Amino acid sequence: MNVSDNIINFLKRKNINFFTGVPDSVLKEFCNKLTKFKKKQHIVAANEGGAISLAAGYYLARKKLPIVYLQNSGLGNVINPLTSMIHKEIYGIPMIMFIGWRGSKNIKDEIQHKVQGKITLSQLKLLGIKYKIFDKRRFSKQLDYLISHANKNNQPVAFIFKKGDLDSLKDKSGKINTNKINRNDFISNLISQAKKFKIFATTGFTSRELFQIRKNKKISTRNDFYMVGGMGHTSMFALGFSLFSKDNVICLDGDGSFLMHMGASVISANFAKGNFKYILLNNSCHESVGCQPTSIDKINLRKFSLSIGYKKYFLLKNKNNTKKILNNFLKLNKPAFLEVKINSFSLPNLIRIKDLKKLKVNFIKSK
Ligand SMILES: Cc1ncc(C[n+]2csc(CCOP(=O)(O)OP(=O)(O)O)c2C)c(N)n1
Repeated sequence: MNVSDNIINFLKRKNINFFTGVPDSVLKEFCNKLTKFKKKQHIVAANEGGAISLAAGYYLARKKLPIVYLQNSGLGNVINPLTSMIHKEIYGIPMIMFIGWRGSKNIKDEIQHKVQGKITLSQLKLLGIKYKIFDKRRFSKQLDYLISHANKNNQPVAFIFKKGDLDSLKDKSGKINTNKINRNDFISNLISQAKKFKIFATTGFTSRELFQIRKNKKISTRNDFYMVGGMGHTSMFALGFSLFSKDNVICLDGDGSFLMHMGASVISANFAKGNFKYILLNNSCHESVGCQPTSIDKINLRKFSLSIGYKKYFLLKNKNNTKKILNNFLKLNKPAFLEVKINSFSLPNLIRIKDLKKLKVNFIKSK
């Protein structure tokens, strides 16, 4: 039995059996175990603040501790419900947060995790949240302490995990998506057909694949803006640029990112000019952190996109149509929405995107 199983079994024995959160690579194995749970026991939330609120509602109904899991980059999304609702000085609602600590000391990580990694523990202290840093040999004692502290004081507590603390799962989750289009094939087509477009690419593998494909083909990256962090904010970022630039703009988003701040799509469609195009790379999961399912399949994206102001919706699911559909989509002089049904397989050994300031300068300079 591995560490995640041991933790889950320990929690079960303590009568803790409701889980919600947004998946994270450090917690990948734990999150993937939860995807096998019944719908009422585990819900993948759209964003971390929503997970905190869902957990709070659960507590009111059941008076039992819920678990909320998140990457430390999601702390930004939880600060508001924590400080203005859950905090011991307001309602005082207990829960246990399992936090994946990207950018922790002495562990090599990507640049976007550096700042958040450095301030994570101080943020928790500032919020008055008691925490323990996971120790494999003592985890049951640590959890016992956290559980009793949360219950006794009616407040949230945190259990912090570093990279490598949980055994890493080689495979993804139970929900591998076998659509016929690979993201990297689509991106290759896109960059050859959209040479004059600025591309704002979302967090995770999408940015990294775009970057890698440009590098492999020896094509300049100056037309790309990689949203290495700020998950869920790609469409507003791209909108901000497109409104004040004459360039043609593509927002290249993922379904997890789209759902995280879905209101942003309403604003971007409402205010977009003809130079704004939105592409949703839809693999129905958070592939970059282990393929945990999203709820995207509940949305009729054709009706949704047209109702919020996109002038046309395109659907690409057969790779033989890529060129034709992309051509029709790109030549339209109006805001348009393209949904691409991709599978959940990405290029192996993706390179890390570095030198972000230099990339930004090149992006700004390029015309
Ligand atoms: C606020 C925040 N929460 C969680 C993460 C961890 N994270 C990075 S990529 C990713 C999945 C993104 O899913 P999607 O947009 O569908 O793209 P895919 O990974 O499927 O390509 C997650 C959850 C993050 N970077 N930021």
